[in-house]
Amino acid sequence: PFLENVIQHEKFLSAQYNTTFIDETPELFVFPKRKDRGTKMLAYIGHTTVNGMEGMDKKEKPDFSTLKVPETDILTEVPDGSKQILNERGPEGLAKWLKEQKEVMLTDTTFRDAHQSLLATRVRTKDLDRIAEPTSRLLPNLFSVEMWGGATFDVAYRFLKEDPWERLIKLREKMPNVLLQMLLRSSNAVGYKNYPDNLIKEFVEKSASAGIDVFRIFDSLNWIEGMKLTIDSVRENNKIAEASMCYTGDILDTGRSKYDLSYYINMAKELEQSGAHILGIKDMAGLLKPEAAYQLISTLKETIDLPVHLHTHDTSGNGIHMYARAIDAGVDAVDVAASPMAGLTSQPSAQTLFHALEGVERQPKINVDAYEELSHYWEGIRDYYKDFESGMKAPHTEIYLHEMPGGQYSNLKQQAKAVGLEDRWNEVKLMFRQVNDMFGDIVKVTPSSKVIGDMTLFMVQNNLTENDVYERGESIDFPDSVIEFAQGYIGQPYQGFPKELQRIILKGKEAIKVRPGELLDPIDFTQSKESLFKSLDRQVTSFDLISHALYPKVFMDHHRFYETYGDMSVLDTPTFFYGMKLGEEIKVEIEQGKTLIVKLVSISEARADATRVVYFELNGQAREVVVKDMS
Ligand code: 3PY
Ligand code: ZN
Repeated sequence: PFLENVIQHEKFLSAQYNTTFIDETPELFVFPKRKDRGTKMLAYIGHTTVNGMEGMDKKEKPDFSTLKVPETDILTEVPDGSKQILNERGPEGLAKWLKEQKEVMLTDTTFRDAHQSLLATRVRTKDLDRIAEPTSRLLPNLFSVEMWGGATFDVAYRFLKEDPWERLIKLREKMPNVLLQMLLRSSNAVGYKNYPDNLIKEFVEKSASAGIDVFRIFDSLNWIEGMKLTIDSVRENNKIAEASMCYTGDILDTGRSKYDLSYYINMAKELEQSGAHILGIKDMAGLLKPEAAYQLISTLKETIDLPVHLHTHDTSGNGIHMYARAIDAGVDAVDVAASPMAGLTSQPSAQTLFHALEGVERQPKINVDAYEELSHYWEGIRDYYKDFESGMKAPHTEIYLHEMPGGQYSNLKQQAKAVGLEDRWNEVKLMFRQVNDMFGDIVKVTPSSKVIGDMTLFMVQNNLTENDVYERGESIDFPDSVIEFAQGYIGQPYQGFPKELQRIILKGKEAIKVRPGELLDPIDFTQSKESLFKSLDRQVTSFDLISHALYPKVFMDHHRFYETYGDMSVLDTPTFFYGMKLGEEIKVEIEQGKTLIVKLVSISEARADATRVVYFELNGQAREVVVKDMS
């Protein structure tokens, strides 16, 4: 192992070593521990079978039908697509190519926003990985596949016990022909607060090198100052900067003039000047109405030179009608999802849009039958994750009132339930809008939407009215996120903070006017590499360094899970969530060509110390693990 460590070391590989290399490189002496992957895996399965998955109600593993993966001829070459255009022509050339397309182009969001918005972001890499290659072979005409970023990054570590970077690297390998796209919360990266500038730059560089081509960048308050550094970083890496404006309010509502047509047109011009290759319109709550889309897109096409890429959520049920009008007005690309993962808080369905545009010149150039085949797979996948459904069953037009982003609705509902407000959900929705108005009518998207959500729950829980806040605010301790927002730590809202409310919330604390990133100390990556090396007791990658800097606790918790149970991303999803049934036998491929056969034989009664013995067969050999029964 020593020699293996030496020849794999980055200094050795880049020939930056001299006679002190061995003395100064302690990690060369860290050898992999003898892995007993089988035992660790049985411990996880035993624990999950007895106690259920953390954060989920324990229940018997349901029966699921077999997943249908479309058959493709893997011996033929993958057809070329948009990725090859980027490789040949660069980001500017790619943007020009996009603008020249007669047909509207599609971004498939099934791998990211669709499950973020329908299934609490829970779809695992294993389930994405299996359909990645068929997708790239069957849908080579997509503009891009959105498969990373947003909430998928922290949810991967927190709940799925997997490494988001591995997801990116695996999917890149399986999809060599279409552009891979991510959602980047600009100075909040893939987190919920502003990070130091050098961390943002490092994040962009490493995401680009691991496979991201298109960065959809937004600021949660539409504050362009908060986007420039990110746009520049993407450009420096020769990738596509899709700088986006978040759509809020309603340009058709003449009684609400803060976010009118000219607001968006001015913002688009500024983004163009800031170096965007593509203009994104991020309609995160699905508020853009069909006629508004027509007016907005037509005016944009007259005013700016950039191609325009439109994103929406179909919460109201108006998504397809809205897209059809946007397409008439000349939008260059729109976001859709495979049918079983579309609609409601997710994106409109790809197939529905295709059929809606029958006979229309700009109908997308996709193989709709292939989409149907892929959809059989997604139907099965959606079933795997049924415990994470939000419960929304029908079009929800109340969205135009409360304006909650697609990804937040189910989340806030869960949070409300957790603090005992389940029966007061209607009140919560109304309060959400009221808080928005109190805060001066702000853009609501992660993380600004979380601030509104926190304040909303706080007010409903404490039975506070708007008047109470103004009259008794001096004696009220507001949630931390609300104080940080009022201090300017997630940026500056358009037309500023309402002064009186800001004063009440801050109680003498200072507010800042500059970019928070300017004030934050840069991350010392050299120092953190050393300390992380000590605590992980293994080689530290640049990906680890970034994840640790973004989420220190989440990252270390994940590491501890890994130490205890090993890599559980290899398990099939039903076993990962529910464990095993008595008598059941599963096969687990723990690495290529190495498969373990696991059978659950029996489970003992709980003993006096509340433990149970779980009896397995592992490759035919009797094995047992002791599990604490937490019930
Ligand atoms: C995210 O930031 O995760 C979003 O999807 C916002 O719409
Ligand atoms: Zn979205």
